[in-house]
Amino acid sequence: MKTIKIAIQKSGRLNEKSVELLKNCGLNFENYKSSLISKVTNFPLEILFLRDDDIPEYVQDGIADLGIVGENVIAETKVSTHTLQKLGFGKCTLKIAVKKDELISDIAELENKTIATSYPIILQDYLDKNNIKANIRTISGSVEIGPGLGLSDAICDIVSTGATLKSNGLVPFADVLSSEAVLITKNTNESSHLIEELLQRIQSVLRAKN
Ligand code: PRT
Ligand code: ZN
Repeated sequence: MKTIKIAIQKSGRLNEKSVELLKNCGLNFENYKSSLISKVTNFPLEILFLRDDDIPEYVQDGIADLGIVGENVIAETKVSTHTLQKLGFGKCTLKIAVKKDELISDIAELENKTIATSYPIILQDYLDKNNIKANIRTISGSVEIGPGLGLSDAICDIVSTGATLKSNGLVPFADVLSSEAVLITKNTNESSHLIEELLQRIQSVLRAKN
């Protein structure tokens, strides 16, 4: 019998909610922290545990039939996948922020400034759309310390509660992208019975929550 594969985050902010969603769909599987793949015992499904950044590509290339990942990651990797369902968790916004004494309130004032981010592709798109030329400095983490160290004039990073910005003396002033976790599949017209059935189960779990 055919088996399908779903890729979810191995550890991090989306892992727990992704596992919980699949368990709430009635799927039985072991969730060992050390295993990278887990077989569901009561549905022809295998779960692949991956770094979130790799999920869109695995789905695009058909290595996984489905994936659960943040919309921000999909936008940054520029792969072509199809979103089947928004999942209502992992909500956050990619924002531009500056030091609170900077007094920048209009994005036009970013012209020729240096902006530190882990999302250079999304940020470049945003700047192009707004006709702003700025220098993007790509760093992989701890973006928020940039302005304080004189590394950058502004940052563009994910914000959820805003506590990290605040504790680094930064204030947000422009929203670049809103994001939440989504269920994705390959960008094709063909679907399968198994994908449809799992999607229906996920949708009824989401309906029961609302
Ligand atoms: O190891 P792996 O590559 O899989 O994980 P990761 O470290 O790249 O990602 P992870 O686990 O941090 O986040 C996974 C996804 O959760 C992100 O891609 C977003 O879609 C979503 N998400 C939701 C967030 C946040 N909220 C969030 N607050 N991702 C990151 N943050 C970080 C943000 O970068 C900043 O440093 O939290 C800090 C700000 O949080 P607040 O609450 O202080 O505003
Ligand atoms: Zn990641």
